[in-house]
Order: sequence, then structure tokens, then C-alpha cells
Amino acid sequence: MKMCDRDPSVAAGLRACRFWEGSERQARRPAATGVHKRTRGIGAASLLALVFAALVSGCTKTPPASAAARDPIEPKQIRHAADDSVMMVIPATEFLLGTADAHPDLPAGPLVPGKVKPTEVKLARAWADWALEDERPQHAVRLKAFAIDRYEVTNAQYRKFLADVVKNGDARFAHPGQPKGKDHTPRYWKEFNPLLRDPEFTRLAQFTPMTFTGDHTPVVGVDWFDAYAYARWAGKRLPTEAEWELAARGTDGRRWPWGNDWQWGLCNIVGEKLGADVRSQGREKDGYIYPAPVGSFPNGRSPFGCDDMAGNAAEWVGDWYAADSYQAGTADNPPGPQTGGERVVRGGSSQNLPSHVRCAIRARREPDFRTFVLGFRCAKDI
Ligand SMILES: [Ca+2]
Repeated sequence: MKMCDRDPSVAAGLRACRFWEGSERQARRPAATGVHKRTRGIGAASLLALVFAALVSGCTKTPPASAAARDPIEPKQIRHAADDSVMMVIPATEFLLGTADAHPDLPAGPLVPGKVKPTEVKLARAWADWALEDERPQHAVRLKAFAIDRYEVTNAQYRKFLADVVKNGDARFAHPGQPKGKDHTPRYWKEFNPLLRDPEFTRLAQFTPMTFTGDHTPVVGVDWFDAYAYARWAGKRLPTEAEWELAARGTDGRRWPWGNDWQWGLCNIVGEKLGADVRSQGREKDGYIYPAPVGSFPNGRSPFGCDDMAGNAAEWVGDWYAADSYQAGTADNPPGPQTGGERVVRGGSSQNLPSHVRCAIRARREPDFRTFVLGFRCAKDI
């Protein structure tokens, strides 16, 4: 699918959006709503947003106090033996869910002459509007105490789950809506380096056998049913969307896990220059083109001590997605919509831009969608 135009000035970056979109699934999506129809525009505008964000980073309005000063949370961790994981304890609290800013990533400011075309600025601003619609209204939410994985679930952890369900079946853990005959093997454990068969990605790929199977990198290529079953197997559950956001940003409403100001090198996202040659030469500021070992960015840790809440693997959460689910404003332990066609995905990935790894941004995918940027972490009641 040619979802991006051939403008050579943006083509390389647009490939990142295609990674995320998953062309084979895109064509099978249900009848588009007004929100869905705009999906194709994300990629083009995402590149432009990055370019623009980089250009205006020097004029972003900085919040009055440092995030750390306003959010003195003392992270507390526990161990969960069933899947040998570390979990962070999130005490019962109230916080503001969603976004109040009109253009948090594209503040008004002087453009650099000759660097950004007027049409690109327009696209970037339109994209920002789209991205924030479903994050409003920002509203107070109260959550009971819970624990959430410090890290994304790794391949090593997932291997133990897979060995068990291959041997003993998954009947104890499967979601009732799971397709019959479901195979929980991650897509890229079986289908190594599929992108190399696509000439458009040849220079980008550079996968090794460890890219998607390394013990310490997040398991990706898993769908929502895989994530659900793993969580049940481990004696956990998927976090709700609200829980995930609290764990990512704490209680002070910060944009990214470390604070309100964008900084390169605090998480694994797409490269700052977005050129195929730049990517293939490994000159990304964060050091990774694809998934990084979990916990590789300690300075980007969340106030509650969770790692990789911005970027690396994007993460399934438990909720169905609805663009207007914040309108209801459920105040106590919001469970999300009762039904839907897509599940919420949080945190953005190694192929996303700064705006797309904000704590409040809401992505979504069909529950049987698998892509090499999408994994998960688990939560549990305490
Ligand atoms: Ca992540």
C-alpha cells in the first residue's frame, strides 16, 4: 500500500509510519469513522511534526517548576515470582487523565525560514489537533492501589509462557473472544525479517536474529489476545488505560515520563533526522533503531519508577478504545468502554516521534493486530 507520497524530502520518515500502520491490516479495517479516516495522514504529518518540534524546541514554553520538584514520589518496587518480574507499587490516588493543552508539541513560535514549508506546518498543526481530540477533556480520575511491571514484558519472560501453553494449552488463560486455534508465538519469532523482502525497507532493516528474540528486549509481534493470556498466565492482568497513564506520568500531568520538556536520548524513538541512510548507519541519538533492551534509558524513567513508558515497544492495555470515552468522565477506576472494535495502545514505539510517545496520547489497534513495535506490560491488584 502506498500510504505515503513519494516526496523524497519526507519519504524516509514516512516509512516509519508505515511500520506502525501495518499495511496488511490497514486494508481490512472496519468502516472508517471520522477519526479513522485521518489515520493515513498521521505518517506524513508525524515526520513534519518531528521536524517542526525540533525546530521550535528552543522556544517551547517551559513549565514554571521542574517536574521533579513538583512530584516527590518515592518509587517502591516488589517482585512477582510467577514471571520473575519487578513491579512498581502505585498507591491509591487521584490524578488528571488526559490533555488540556491545545498544542503541547507545536507551540506558537518563530519558524526557521526555509526549513519548514508552509504546507508542512499546516499539516503538522492539523495532525496535532487530530492527535489530541480523544485526550480531552482532561478530568480527575481516582484509582485504587495497584502494581505495574517496571519493564515491558521481555522475550525471555514470554518464552516461558509460550512453552507452557504449547505443552498444556491456553484454556486457563485465553480471553473468551480469542480466535479458535490461536497460536501465541510472536509473529517475528517465526517470520524473521519480513521487511527485507520489501525493497522499500531494504536499507532500513538491518535485523539480526536477536533483533526480535533477545532475552532482554521487549517481546513484540504479539496481539492483544497474546498479551491478555500472558498476563493471566503470570497471575496478572493488563493495566487499564488510566492506570497506565498514571504509572507513566505521575500526578503532575507531565507530558513525558521525565517531565514537560522534550529531550533526546531519554527514550527509544525514531531517529531525529529520519533519513534511511542515517538510520542504517546507526546515528540515532537514542542509539537504537529497533527495540532496545528494557531499562536502557534510566534517565527517562517515570515518577513511579517505570521504564520505557515512552517509546521502545508500544504497549497494549486492557481497555476497548473509543474516541469519546473521556467524555463520560468516569471518576473512579474507569474500565473503559464495554465493547469496541479496537484496543487501546499506549506509549508509542521505537518508530514514533516525540509527540507520539507522550504519556497522554492514545493509540489503538484491532485486537488481532501484530507488528514489530507493539508489546505490553502487566499490572495486578494489590
Ligand atoms: Ca514502551
